[in-house]
Amino acid sequence: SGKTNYSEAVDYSITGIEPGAGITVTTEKAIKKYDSLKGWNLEQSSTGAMMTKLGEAIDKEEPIIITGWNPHWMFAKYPDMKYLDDPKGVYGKTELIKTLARKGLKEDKPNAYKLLDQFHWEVEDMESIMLEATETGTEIAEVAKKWVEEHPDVVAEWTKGVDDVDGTEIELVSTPWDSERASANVVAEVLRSKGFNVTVTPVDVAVVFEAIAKGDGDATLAAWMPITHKDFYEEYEGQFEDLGENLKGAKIGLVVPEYMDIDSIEDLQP
Ligand code: PBE
Repeated sequence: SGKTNYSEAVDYSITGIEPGAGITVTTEKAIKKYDSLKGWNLEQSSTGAMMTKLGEAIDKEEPIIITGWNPHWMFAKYPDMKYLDDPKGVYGKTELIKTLARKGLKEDKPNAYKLLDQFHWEVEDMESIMLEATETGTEIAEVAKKWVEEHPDVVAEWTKGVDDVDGTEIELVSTPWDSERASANVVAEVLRSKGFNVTVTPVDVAVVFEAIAKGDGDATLAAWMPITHKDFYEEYEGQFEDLGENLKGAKIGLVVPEYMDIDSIEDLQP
C-alpha cells in the first residue's frame, strides 16, 4: 500500500486491556475478519499496563497499536493519536452507554427506578470527572461528589418526581473502568441525596450482565452498545429491562500515535 510496514516493530501485536472487556472480545473478532491482521495477536493485560506502554512508546516515538476508546483521558493526555479506519465496521461507528435494570425493580423500588431512568449526561461531563481525577490524583468518588454539588440543575432533572426514601438499599453493578466509576459514583451520590443506601460493585462485564439478569444486582449504567457488549447483551436479552441510553457518542477502536504512517486497519500487514 506504500505505507510503512510496522508488523515486525510491534511484533505482530496489538496492545490491549483486560481479557473480559468488550473491546477485547471485539478486537479478537477484528483479528479474524481482517486479512491484514492474519497472524497478529492481542496482548491482554490491564488498562493501566496498556497506558504505561503507550506512554513509553510515545516518549520514544516508537510504533504502538492500542485498543482505545472514548470517553477516556487518553486523548487529553496524548492528543496526537488517531483511530484507524475500520472499513469492515467491526468496531461500529459510535456507541451508546445504556442503563439496564433487573426485572421487577420498577415495582419494588419505583423511586430508584425513576431516577435511573431519568439519568443521562454528556461525554464532556464524564470526561471532566475522569480527567480531574487522573490529573489531581483524587479518587473518582470524591470528584464525582463534587461534580454533583456543582451541577444542581442537571441533578434536579434526574430527580424530578423522585420522592425521598428512608434507607432503601440499592446495588449498582458496574465495570472497573474510569468511565463507569464516574457514572456509578455520580448516580450513587444522587441516590444517597434522596435517602437511598447505595452499594456500587465493580465486576467483570460478563458478571454485570449476569447479575442484572439474575436479579443479584438492581441496575447498571455500564452497558456499551450496539457493539462493545453485544455478546453479553444478547446472551441475557429478555432477562433485564433496557432503560435506554445514559450517554451518546462513545467510541471504541484501534488507536495509534499520529506519527505512524497508516490510517486504516487495512494498512497493517500480515
Ligand atoms: N471499555 C470501557 C469497556 C467498557 C468501558 C471500552 C474499555 C469494555 O468493555 O471494553
